[in-house]
Amino acid sequence: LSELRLYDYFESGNAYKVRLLLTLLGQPFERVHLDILKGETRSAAFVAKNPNHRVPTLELEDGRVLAESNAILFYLAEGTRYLPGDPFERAQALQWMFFEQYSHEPCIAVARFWHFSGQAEAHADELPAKMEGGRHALSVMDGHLADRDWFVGDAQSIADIALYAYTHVAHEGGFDLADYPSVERWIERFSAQPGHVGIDDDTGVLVDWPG
Ligand SMILES: N[C@@H](CCC(=O)N[C@@H](CS)C(=O)NCC(=O)O)C(=O)O
Repeated sequence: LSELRLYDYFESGNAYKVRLLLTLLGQPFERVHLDILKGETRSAAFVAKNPNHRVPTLELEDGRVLAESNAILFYLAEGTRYLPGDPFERAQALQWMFFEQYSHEPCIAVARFWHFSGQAEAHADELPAKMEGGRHALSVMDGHLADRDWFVGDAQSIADIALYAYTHVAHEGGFDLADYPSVERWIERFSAQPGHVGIDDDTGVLVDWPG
């Protein structure tokens, strides 16, 4: 490849994390859009790249492939201002990224997905537990941000990017962010950063992919 290639899906917050960091870094990239609702992540050609058939998946210029949004953020942020240099702060960034994947995304992103894919009724029994888990995650974030601008240290990092992706669209999953004023202020601060792009903004160069 002549450039980094991101296998992407517009509505995916996990994929948006990577689009956003690449854009903040000014790193050119190709974007292959796979429609997960049409099963395009399950094609043989894509499964050969990522057997876990998920976006985001990043393909490097030399053909190596990296999956898992937060691992991709960590890789791309190495040596940049988005990954703290201090060992304890690096570990704190990982702490918040694991929190995002275990306590936040499985509730907030899943509730949102059920709504926009028309599955909320089919999952009516499971939705209350997702809402409770999501509200707990938001309250943990709100407490942490009460006297801080950013999740780690005093600058925006990949921990903020990982958490921003699904938090700023949590209302699409039925969450009311007005209950979390420090989170709301952090969202405003985050989106006001120079070079910021939104989840719907077209970034990278869209390419056709025969797979
Ligand atoms: N833990 C993964 C989750 C990725 C994920 O769940 N991707 C979804 C979209 S948000 C997907 O590609 N689904 C398509 C499929 O399961 O075939 C990450 O952080 O990257």
